[in-house]
Amino acid sequence: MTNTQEILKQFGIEVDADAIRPLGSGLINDTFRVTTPCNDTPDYVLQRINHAIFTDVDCLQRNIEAATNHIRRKLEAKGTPDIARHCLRFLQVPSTGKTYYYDGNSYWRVMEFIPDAYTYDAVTPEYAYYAGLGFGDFESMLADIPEKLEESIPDFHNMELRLRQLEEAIAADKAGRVAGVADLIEQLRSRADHACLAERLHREGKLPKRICHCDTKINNMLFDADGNILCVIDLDTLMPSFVFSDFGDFMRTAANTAAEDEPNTDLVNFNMEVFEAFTRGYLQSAGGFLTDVEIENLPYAAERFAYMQAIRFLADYLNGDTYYKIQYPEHNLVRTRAQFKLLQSIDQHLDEMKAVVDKYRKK
Ligand code: GN1
Ligand code: MG
Repeated sequence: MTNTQEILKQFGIEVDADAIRPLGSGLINDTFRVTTPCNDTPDYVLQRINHAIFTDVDCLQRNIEAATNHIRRKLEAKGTPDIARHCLRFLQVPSTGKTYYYDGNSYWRVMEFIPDAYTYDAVTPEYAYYAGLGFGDFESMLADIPEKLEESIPDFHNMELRLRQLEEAIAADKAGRVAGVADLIEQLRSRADHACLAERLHREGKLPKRICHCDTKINNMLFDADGNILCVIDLDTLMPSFVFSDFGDFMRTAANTAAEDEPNTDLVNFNMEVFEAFTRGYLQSAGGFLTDVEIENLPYAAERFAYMQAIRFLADYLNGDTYYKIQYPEHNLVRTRAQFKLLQSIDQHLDEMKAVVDKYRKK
């Protein structure tokens, strides 16, 4: 059992053991809230970084530091009040000057806790609009970052790689589960070519990579008690990608009428009100730097991410559940079927989605 108190000491924080409590519901890292006794010190968030997934923690933290410092400078220039609530701040380990600590086994980091902030797992159209504004603003603030960021998970949102990983999982059939999902595999395979449109456009020089968040779930945005956006959190996957990553992953999560792991797929549908509201906000704050190709393909972005998540969940199911935390044996299959149903529902709305994008794009 790791002594989290000892870890915190490396960051200059001394607290009692019962001040450290589990926080949140992420599928990847282990997160703790650290309550400090004194009113003038902030509380902290302690995280054990999942080193199996983020193999290059130094790169990961360099990206996060560069981005948060850049955003902080932008907010200062704009005269934003209370910047500590609008931008994450990571603590350094004094002996190394790094924003992470390696205990010989795990990597740890600490950030200031932002009090009186709220996250939402489900979204109303009103909040989808704010989220669109917020994520678009986040991308625009990072559009001119001078540092060159690296991919902390190489090829994280590369569809061609994800498809290869699925094919490898099918060929290896490690958990003996392929025969039971033959129907699903065929349906997913028939869509593979269309799913790789972004990679083709990029090779043809028609689609740029920009600094994206790459995990734009609604619960990765903090709001204050009055519903104002505070800041974007969970910056692990911040890296160069197509803007489709941010737009598409938001739709995949927030415009789903059911939970990501809803077993009854009849309840899983695509919510056009959320699509419209987010698109309105996103084009308002990001429309200035997006190209025509990026804007015209926003409906494709929604398809792309439901599809990518379906094949990622399925590959993990076939590999015997080594990546995503599961609560029961078929969990990853249930997740796959739910994503696939979402994709089918998205397809039924493509024409409406195009009309919405046309309505809000800056002419
Ligand atoms: C993972 O743990 P969380 O919710 O931040 C995953 C995302 C997936 C998501 C599916 C690094 O994110 O890409 O979309 O689960 N993050 C990584 O729920 O693989
Ligand atoms: Mg995440």
